[in-house]
Amino acid sequence: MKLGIVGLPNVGKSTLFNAITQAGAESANYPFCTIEPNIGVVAVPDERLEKLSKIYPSEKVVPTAIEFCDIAGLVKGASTGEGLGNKFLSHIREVDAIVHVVRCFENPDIVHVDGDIDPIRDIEIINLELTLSDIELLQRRLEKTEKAAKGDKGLVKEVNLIKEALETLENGNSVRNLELSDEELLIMKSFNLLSSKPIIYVANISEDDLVDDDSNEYVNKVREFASKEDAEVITISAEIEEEISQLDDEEKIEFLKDLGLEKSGLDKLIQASYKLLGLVSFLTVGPMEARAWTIKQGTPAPQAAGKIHSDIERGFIRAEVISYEDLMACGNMVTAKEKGLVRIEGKDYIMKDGDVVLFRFNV
Ligand SMILES: Nc1nc2c(ncn2[C@@H]2O[C@H](COP(=O)(O)OP(=O)(O)OP(=O)(O)O)[C@@H](O)[C@H]2O)c(=O)[nH]1
Ligand SMILES: [Mg+2]
Repeated sequence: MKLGIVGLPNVGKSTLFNAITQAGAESANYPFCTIEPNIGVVAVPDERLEKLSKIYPSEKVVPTAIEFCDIAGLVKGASTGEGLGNKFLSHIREVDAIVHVVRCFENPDIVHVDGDIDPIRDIEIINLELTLSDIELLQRRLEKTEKAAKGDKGLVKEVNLIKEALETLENGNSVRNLELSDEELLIMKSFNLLSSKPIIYVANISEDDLVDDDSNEYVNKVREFASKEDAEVITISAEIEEEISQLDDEEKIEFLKDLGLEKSGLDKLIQASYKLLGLVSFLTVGPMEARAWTIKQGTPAPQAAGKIHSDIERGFIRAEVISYEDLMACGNMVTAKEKGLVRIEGKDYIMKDGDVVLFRFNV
């Protein structure tokens, strides 16, 4: 599961990436500083783990992780080879979701490739390139599939879907909002369209606007734009986040308090990204560790157990499950069991976010 950081050149993508991953990727005040993508793995902050580790108690806490990829800046015409060209669009094709960084801070010293600050124009430039690249891909696919459909009537559905997607994109609309059957959704997924990937907008704002981001008119415009496609907007100051990321936990809390913030922008972003990918965490706790594990929403218990070890999946007998909230309300596992709140679940049980679970297995 990988998220791609996408946007115009010089808007703060690598600065944000470094803040999230501490990877020390190159960031500088000139366009196209990043050429090859930078990849980094990030722990997903989960405050439940700390509390869980206290009631057991466990020696340490192990969060789950997701991957971020910092991609080269795109410019107008990228789909036909402008700027760094279409090779970089292919890097976006490899990610599962897009974090679209939009510049919403004024600073005459930081070059903007289009001269002035205008987040909606910027968003539309990027979205248009993604769309044009998709149109080209679909046209090639249509030609191939139409030929193949002559001998294979099973492909007629696909041909029709390609046509519908092409028409939608050519009219300037998003394929994200098409109403599709489950079967069509699967076919659509196989096209791997850039413009259909789930998206979060990150408004990169100045430090002064952090506490009261509504006062930033650019942010309000981005929010209005994003609400039309039901996308989330997160405000951060990439520069400040990079400073925060250098601090230890206590200093971090102090620094955020001084700024008047509860949570760092990064924590918000990572959590929102995780949700965007349709991921949830189940939790395990023991004397060694309190740990979070990532699964896709809708995963049954044995496959979830397989995340821990393939033996547990293979020899799955049952899962003993309690929700994190119930466990916390009881204060400990013994009380929870006495109250009958620890459920026995079988192989058809669909795991939920925050399930604290013990798998029983036999191999
Ligand atoms: N004032 C201010 N400057 C920032 C902020 N974020 C990034 N910058 C500066 O903007 C410049 C570009 O930042 P990068 O992170 O390299 O931008 P990028 O989007 O990765 O750029 P490319 O790799 O060229 O596409 C650097 O000089 C950063 O220090 C911010 O929040 N505030
Ligand atoms: Mg960069």
